[in-house]
Amino acid sequence: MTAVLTRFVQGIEELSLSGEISLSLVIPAYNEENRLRKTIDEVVAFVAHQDFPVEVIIVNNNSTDNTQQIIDAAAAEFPFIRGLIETTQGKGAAVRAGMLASVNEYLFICDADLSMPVDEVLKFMPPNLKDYDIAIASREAPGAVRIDEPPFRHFIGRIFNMIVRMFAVRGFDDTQCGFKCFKRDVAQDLFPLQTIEGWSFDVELLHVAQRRGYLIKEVPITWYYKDNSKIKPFQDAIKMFRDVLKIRWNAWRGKYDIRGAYASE
Ligand SMILES: Nc1nc2c(ncn2[C@@H]2O[C@H](COP(=O)(O)OP(=O)(O)O)[C@@H](O)[C@H]2O)c(=O)[nH]1
Ligand SMILES: [Mg+2]
Repeated sequence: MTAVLTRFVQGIEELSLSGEISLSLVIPAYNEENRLRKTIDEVVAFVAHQDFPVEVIIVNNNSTDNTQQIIDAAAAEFPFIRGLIETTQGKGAAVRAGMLASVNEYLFICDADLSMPVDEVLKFMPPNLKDYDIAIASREAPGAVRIDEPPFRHFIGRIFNMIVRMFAVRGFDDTQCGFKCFKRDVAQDLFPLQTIEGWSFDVELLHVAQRRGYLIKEVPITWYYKDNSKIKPFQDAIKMFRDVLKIRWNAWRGKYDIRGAYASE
């Protein structure tokens, strides 16, 4: 298997430069020692079955458990896996670091718990899906399946979606699913403008994407609720609401109209 995997890595540079299909999976990981190893095994099996180059970037920030050791062991074993350390805390900060460090054509954000089976990544790529700028996984679109989600958690999600629709992003039933694919040039345009480092970073990116007229497609997925969520329902809900208002404030101040430059706080 190592020979096959090495071939993928060797192909990465030539193919990504020529605009052929290639994939970067960006996995934010915070205190994921209980879930990450299984995810890595499933991702490795997925990569072995693809005939295009894949790189996997796992971004840790300040985990206090054995997450870093698991990442280091995986990176030592598989040449297509890279570990990254982001010192600013938060899922948004970790994802931004990973996306800006990616080298491939299709840049895919992927939660460490693989609540969407990794094979479904192919739904976001040619030949299954093309001609888009951003493709977002949806647990609400027709055809989506949600498995084992507690009703309360679903309810909170629906309330947040209402707020998002009212203030920041029009027309999508699910902006918060942890699986999204960005075409490379779109990611390079949007991520430098991201100011939100916590959970609502995706609302901000989609808001800016809509302002810029990017084509966003929804992809219905099968989604399994996984225990051990890092979200603190009350504390994070308040913070997420504040972040949505911050997006409006930033927009009003013209922060999202900057092109080709890093936005500062
Ligand atoms: N690097 C990093 N990743 C984070 C942080 N907070 C959450 N994550 C990751 O974000 C993803 C989603 O987290 P999870 O707890 O499954 O959230 P939920 O699915 O929305 O309940 C997982 O891959 C987490 O490890 C953080 O502060 N830093
Ligand atoms: Mg999860």
